[in-house]
Amino acid sequence: GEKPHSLRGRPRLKALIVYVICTYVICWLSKPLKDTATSADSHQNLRWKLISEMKADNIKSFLRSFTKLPHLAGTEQNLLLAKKIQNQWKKFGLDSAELVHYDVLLSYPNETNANYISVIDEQGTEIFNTSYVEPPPDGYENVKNIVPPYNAFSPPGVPEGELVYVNYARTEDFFKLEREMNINCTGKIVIARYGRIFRGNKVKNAMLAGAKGIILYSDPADYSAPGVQPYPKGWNLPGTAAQRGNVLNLNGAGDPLTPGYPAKEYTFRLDVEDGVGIPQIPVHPIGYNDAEILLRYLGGTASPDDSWKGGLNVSYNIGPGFIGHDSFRMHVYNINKITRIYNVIGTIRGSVEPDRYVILGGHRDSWVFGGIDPTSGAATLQEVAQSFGKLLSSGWRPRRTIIFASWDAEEFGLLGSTEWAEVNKTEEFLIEYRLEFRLEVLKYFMCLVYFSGNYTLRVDCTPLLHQLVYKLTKEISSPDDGFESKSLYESWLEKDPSSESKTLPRISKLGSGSDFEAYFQRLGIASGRVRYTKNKKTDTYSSYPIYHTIYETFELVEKFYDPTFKKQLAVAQLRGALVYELADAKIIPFNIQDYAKTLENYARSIYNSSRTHEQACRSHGVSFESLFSAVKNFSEAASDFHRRLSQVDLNNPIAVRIMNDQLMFLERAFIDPLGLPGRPFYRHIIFAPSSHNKYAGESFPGIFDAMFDIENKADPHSAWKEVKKHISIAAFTIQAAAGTLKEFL
Ligand SMILES: *[C@@H]1O[C@H](CO)[C@@H](O)[C@H](O)[C@H]1NC(C)=O
Ligand SMILES: *[C@@H]1O[C@H](CO)[C@@H](O)[C@H](O)[C@H]1NC(C)=O
Ligand SMILES: *[C@@H]1O[C@H](CO)[C@@H](O)[C@H](O)[C@H]1NC(C)=O
Ligand SMILES: *[C@@H]1O[C@H](CO)[C@@H](O)[C@H](O)[C@H]1NC(C)=O
Ligand SMILES: *[C@@H]1O[C@H](CO)[C@@H](O)[C@H](O)[C@H]1NC(C)=O
Ligand SMILES: *[C@@H]1O[C@H](CO)[C@@H](O)[C@H](O)[C@H]1NC(C)=O
Ligand SMILES: *[C@@H]1O[C@H](CO)[C@@H](O)[C@H](O)[C@H]1NC(C)=O
Ligand SMILES: CC(=O)N[C@H]1CO[C@H](CO)[C@@H](O)[C@@H]1O
Ligand SMILES: [Zn+2]
Repeated sequence: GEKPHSLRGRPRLKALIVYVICTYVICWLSKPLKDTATSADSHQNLRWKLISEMKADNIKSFLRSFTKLPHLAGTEQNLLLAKKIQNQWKKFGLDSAELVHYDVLLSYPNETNANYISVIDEQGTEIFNTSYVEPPPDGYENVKNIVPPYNAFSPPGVPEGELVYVNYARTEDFFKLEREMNINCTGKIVIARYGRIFRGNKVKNAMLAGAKGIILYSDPADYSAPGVQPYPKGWNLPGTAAQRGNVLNLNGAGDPLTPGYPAKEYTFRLDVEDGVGIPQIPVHPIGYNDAEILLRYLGGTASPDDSWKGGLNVSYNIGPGFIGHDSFRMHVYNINKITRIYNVIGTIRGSVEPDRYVILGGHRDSWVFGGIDPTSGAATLQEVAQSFGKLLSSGWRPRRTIIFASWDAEEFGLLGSTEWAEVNKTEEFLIEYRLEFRLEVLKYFMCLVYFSGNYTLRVDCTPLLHQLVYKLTKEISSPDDGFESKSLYESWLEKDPSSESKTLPRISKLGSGSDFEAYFQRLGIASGRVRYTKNKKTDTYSSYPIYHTIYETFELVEKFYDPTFKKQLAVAQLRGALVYELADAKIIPFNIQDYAKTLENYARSIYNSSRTHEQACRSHGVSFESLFSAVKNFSEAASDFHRRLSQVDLNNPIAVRIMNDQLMFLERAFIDPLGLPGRPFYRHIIFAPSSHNKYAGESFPGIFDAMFDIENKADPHSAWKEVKKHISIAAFTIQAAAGTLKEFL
């Protein structure tokens, strides 16, 4: 009786009830009722077994084998890697492993017409051209199909004109230029350094400022650590390297031509000109050797202060204007192409609640070799899947269904994961639709390692998971030097204590920049991510220096980041243990009281930031009282819920299911179907990617954005009305979430 029959076609509500009861009765009768202590012991023993099955050497050989060739989305080579992963998953013993495809808009350089930037003299002669390619690293000279540095989805164009240096092209940088320095970027080409914020936000800001093109470059001040050599001698960025990356402002839409719907063969597509988030001005990335030459030409205004100066031997003048009579020309010839992409989806069917899902996913596509991004993640995903396979072969089966996902086209705007979420959506449809897809996703955990360093663990997740993460990190050995025989929790706490409480390690809020986005920000599925990172206090460089360049190889990871592969092992163990607990614990291990505490902190902090306008708040009748009242009600409901949870009869499957559904649906309760202003696919009222930097998370984003820069709004009265509206939306949503925790009568 272990294998529940699957529901096919379009079941009615009655069928569901029968089905659920059958499942339970069968399990109940076929399994002798064990006393709870024994079954808890064996649950824990199996978790330890899962953790100890994982081996650093296996992760190393997956990484070696997956990084020999480039795996750009939409290429034959990336399809072959998908098939290889699919076959390995079948070999590991997963119940199924399938390729799921979509036809999405991608963007590539023109192979016979290279992108570059030139300096032109009075006669129009191009007297200097930036380089077309990066010199390949040793051992990779004969590899074909290496895409040169470019910014995906930049439109083609050959703009020409004066140059203006705009620092990081952040909102505050343009404020400085326009409001304090009176520099008008309209009709100019701007040059910005990479770092601090998502590159798509830079391009959007440049467009809003009226620029007709934007050049992005990596400054040594942001992409070199002091005392470290450039690759291959060290892990710093060489001057010949340039960061690739997409420059879309999708705000969660997925494929730019099919927002909201999966990009299937028959799906209606927008024209490319109307595509979501595609910039209207050419964009191109260069390395710092080339940037130094361009920046030398800049005259005009001097930079406002040292925070605008990078590490090159130039004065960092702002322009516009230049020394001599030269001008600048960008050559961008990118081509947009609807292209087939492939996710690999593997499943382990749940034995008791097969219609409850836990997803562990990460992307597979890379700009070039993808040594760190994404393959260190893909290699750990492989080892986690292999270890679950070993547990399965010993006769174990999780209570709930586990889904492994190897996403495609993350680098082009999180496309594979978002399209899959669009097909398998859980919200806003008739119950029949939901049953048809049967995807009640409990939890999405993503799996991109992203070593931004080798210093400490970093976790970003929903507050529901804090306690579980603390508990599991205490069971895993620390991979850090000097922490032999200590736990991962101990090294993490010592190296990165939280700012609120020195007795707990730091856990950050979720922003975006990776594949959990559609699941958390759009659908309200509890999510998290786990990785190893640098020391934030001392390492001030952006992400990691070699990010998205040809030099991100297997050797980079092996020589400089994780020679023993122990850090990747610890990360794999934590991911595996989290999935195991979420999929197998009888009661879903979420803690709602931590959500309540988090809401209290956020409410206090948004109220606090409004106090700079205390006078205006009062005169416009802005009050945060309803928000505080809702948070208080939520805290009480959370305590009450946990009190009931501690008394639930664990042998009553219906009682357990009711409590679990309340736990599972709590994150969904923070979703507003109407979405945030101008961002219909970001619908979580508590968290969103910042409007000024997609990588960062913002709390109470609706209120925050309404208050941002309020003194500069043309009509302060209507601006304050907008603030009031968003306070009420937040209060209502939290109150409604509290309502979902009540006991049903
Ligand atoms: C690529 O560039 C070549 C040479 O300029 C041109 O003939 C060709 O049409 C371009 N390809 C596309 C698809 O635009
Ligand atoms: C830059 O490239 C253009 C087009 O290929 C070429 O005409 C020009 O001579 C090049 N300039 C230099 C300095 O190499
Ligand atoms: C910037 O220049 C453009 C065109 O030269 C002009 O239309 C615009 O009003 C200027 N903006 C400001 C703020 O001066
Ligand atoms: C910086 O550039 C100037 C001229 O542009 C040159 O004279 C000087 O030697 C350079 N300094 C270094 C440290 O390279
Ligand atoms: C790895 O850790 C060592 C020891 O702390 C440090 O010296 C080195 O810079 C780190 N490597 C990277 C890539 O951060
Ligand atoms: C409140 O805001 C002020 C500055 O606006 C800041 O210094 C203070 O730390 C904040 N307090 C809290 C509790 O966030
Ligand atoms: C919080 O609960 C109290 C008591 O039930 C109620 O009067 C109040 O309206 C609630 N707050 C909100 C924002 O709904
Ligand atoms: C078209 C599509 O992506 N559908 C997927 C929805 O989820 C189920 C359950 O894993 C998959 O089997 C489908 O392929
Ligand atoms: Zn990436």
